[in-house]
Amino acid sequence: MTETTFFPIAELFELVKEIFVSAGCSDGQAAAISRVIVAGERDGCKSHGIYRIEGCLRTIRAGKVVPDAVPTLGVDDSAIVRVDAKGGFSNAAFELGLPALAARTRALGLAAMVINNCTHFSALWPEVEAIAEEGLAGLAMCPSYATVAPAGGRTPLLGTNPMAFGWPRENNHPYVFDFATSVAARGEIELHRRAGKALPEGWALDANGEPTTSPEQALAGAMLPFGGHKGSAISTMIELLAGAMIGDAMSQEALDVLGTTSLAPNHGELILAFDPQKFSGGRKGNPLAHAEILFEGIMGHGARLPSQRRFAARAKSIADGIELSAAEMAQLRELRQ
Ligand code: NDP
Ligand code: PYC
Repeated sequence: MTETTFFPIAELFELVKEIFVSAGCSDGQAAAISRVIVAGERDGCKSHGIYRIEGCLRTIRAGKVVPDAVPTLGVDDSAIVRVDAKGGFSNAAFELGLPALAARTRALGLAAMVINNCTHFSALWPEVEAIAEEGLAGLAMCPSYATVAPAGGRTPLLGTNPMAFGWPRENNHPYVFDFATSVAARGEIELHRRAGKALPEGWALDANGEPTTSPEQALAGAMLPFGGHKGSAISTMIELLAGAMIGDAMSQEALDVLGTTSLAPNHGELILAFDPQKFSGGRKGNPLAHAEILFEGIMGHGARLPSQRRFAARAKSIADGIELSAAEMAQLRELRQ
């Protein structure tokens, strides 16, 4: 039987933060990064949990991120809240912009946060969940670096381009989904490689453009978009809205600047927020109560809601601590040195 450790959430946060501060991050950058990494580990989202620490540290050492960046906020009376991450990680930038995004959304019914010039490695669900906690619906998206072939192509051009949506629910966890527009996140391919496991068919092509189930060949070749031409078009939309439209890098450009897929890329992010109460205009009563009909319907059909597994994992981590394998504990000890 493999030995596991149950790590209290607050202690894991302090440990991860200490690792980032030792690597040269400011307190603010380190705290914001650690919050999302520990939240990922707490919620059983391994592809963006503690495994990401190594890549972030490599990016810091390579001088491809400003570890003590102080993001700046630009707010006027328009619907667009701008945050310049100043070359730091996206997480502190998002935290800075959130209160202004929520305020502009309440004032106008909808608003957007544009984050520019950020290094991005993280999952997006913590962001739409934070928006939902404000009683608002949120949609977040960003490009990445070119690792995904457009449908019909055989070499990378698009990023794994995640998109996340959150809807607030009264007296319940929000409805949240968050996924890559590739069949799976690149982090999943890396975790398969580390575990010596073959990929399911249909995830990737090798460097010759032929289907492969080898994680190594997939990492050297191209990942595939989910849903064929449909995922490819959604991924393209993300390149346009959260790349070209916000005056920031699209995935091929981000890769060209970075020159490698082993570091975290620099690009932008777009976050949209909506006030359901303002949109409904009082028609059909409270829109949040109205929405519950759909959630009950989905569950009534025997399906589960996205994030249901994640919230269950969170409840277990809160009760027992975060379960880490012996290998993960060893990795943390090594990173702390
Ligand atoms: P998955 O394919 O695992 O899909 C995740 C989403 O689908 C979750 O909301 C999950 O909920 C939900 N889900 C999974 N199975 C079911 C089911 N049977 N019924 C209902 N809902 C289900 O995720 P990906 O591998 O595509 O992405 C993982 C993460 O990678 C994301 O958080 C994403 O933000 C991140 N990412 C970040 C990138 C970046 O550039 N920063 C790039 C690409 C990805 P649950 O969690 O409860 O299982
Ligand atoms: O898992 O695809 C991914 C990813 C890319 C950048 C951050 N995460």
